[in-house]
Amino acid sequence: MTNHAIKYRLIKKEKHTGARLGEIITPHGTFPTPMFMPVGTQATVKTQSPEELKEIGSGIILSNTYHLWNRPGDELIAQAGGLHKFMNWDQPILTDSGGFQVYSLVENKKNITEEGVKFKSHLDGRALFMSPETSIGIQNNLGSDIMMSFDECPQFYQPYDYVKNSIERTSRWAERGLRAHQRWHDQGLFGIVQGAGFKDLREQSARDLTSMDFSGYSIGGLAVGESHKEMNAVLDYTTVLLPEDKPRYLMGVGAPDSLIDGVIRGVDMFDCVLPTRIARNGTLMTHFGRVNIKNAKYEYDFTTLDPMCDCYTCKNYTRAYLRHLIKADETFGLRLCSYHNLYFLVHLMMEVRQAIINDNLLEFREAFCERYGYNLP
Ligand code: PRF
Ligand code: ZN
Repeated sequence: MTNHAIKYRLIKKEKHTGARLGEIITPHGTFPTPMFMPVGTQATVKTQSPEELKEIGSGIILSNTYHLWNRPGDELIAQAGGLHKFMNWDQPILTDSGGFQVYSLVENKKNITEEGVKFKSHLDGRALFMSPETSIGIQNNLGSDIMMSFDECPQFYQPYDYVKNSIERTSRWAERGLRAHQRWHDQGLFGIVQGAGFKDLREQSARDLTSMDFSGYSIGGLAVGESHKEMNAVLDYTTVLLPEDKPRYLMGVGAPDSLIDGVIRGVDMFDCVLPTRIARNGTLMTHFGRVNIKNAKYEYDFTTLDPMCDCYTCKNYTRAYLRHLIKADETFGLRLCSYHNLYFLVHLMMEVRQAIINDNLLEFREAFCERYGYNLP
């Protein structure tokens, strides 16, 4: 058994669902779970300073192996003293492996081989190659607290045989990654369960990966075009196969109802570009549903954005002012909107943790979704 740098402590299970209250202990501190992680692809969460991120309170952020490898380069970041020092962030960092990013850059499936993936840089089109060993080597150079295995994320509606071959290769890649990892003393490594919407393949993938000693387990291949119901179904039969004493991370999911439904099925961690991406075009999540702040009806609206939110943006600025800034393409507007959306999801998880303590998560879900305007169930 490996002595993992990352530890999960289960504090309490909710009475009526699979939800877990816990904490994850890393070399850069401890954060509570369930948690939503802001995405900082380019070694920055777009428009937010580390001080603002600390105020928001996620306690962990995510960054991307592929982007940092491509620019400015992992060697440069290693020379800077690692990613934490480079970006002045002293709390936990999780890095995605590049698996997901490089597939969007692969021109032909033939370029995915047993050895790794051949693809073209999104910056200048130059030919690149990434393998499990390359991905782990880069993540070792970055020095993130939690690293991801190099995986293939097939689209949801691929033929059964394609997905079966793919998960079997992903398991072999996971094993190669485990062997390549050089920093077990201060970096954890998660395996990623794949298998699209095929129950037996999800089970096979979960069995393969849990037979290897990872620090935690991710669920990949979701939020890639399937319905909310299909995602819930996959989670129902996947999370029950994962060990109780390790964290579970649902990759790339950030819609409020999906977060709550993931927690109900035993997921501990989430990330998504959604809050920051939509904020930059003026779409804001509030307790009463989505608001497109550019809408004419907010021109003279001098009320607060979300009366149930106590973030810096909501405490100090009106809808009319936010609308003006976004319409005028002012940087400060991007900052205020990004801050609110991140705060909204991080605080939603805080409310969810309280509901786990109170054993009333299903009632919380119903009240939240009704206000937000989601159609139940
Ligand atoms: N694999 C990896 N990163 C990811 C995903 C995946 O399947 C997803 C799927 N939504 C998001 N990010 N490595
Ligand atoms: Zn707010």
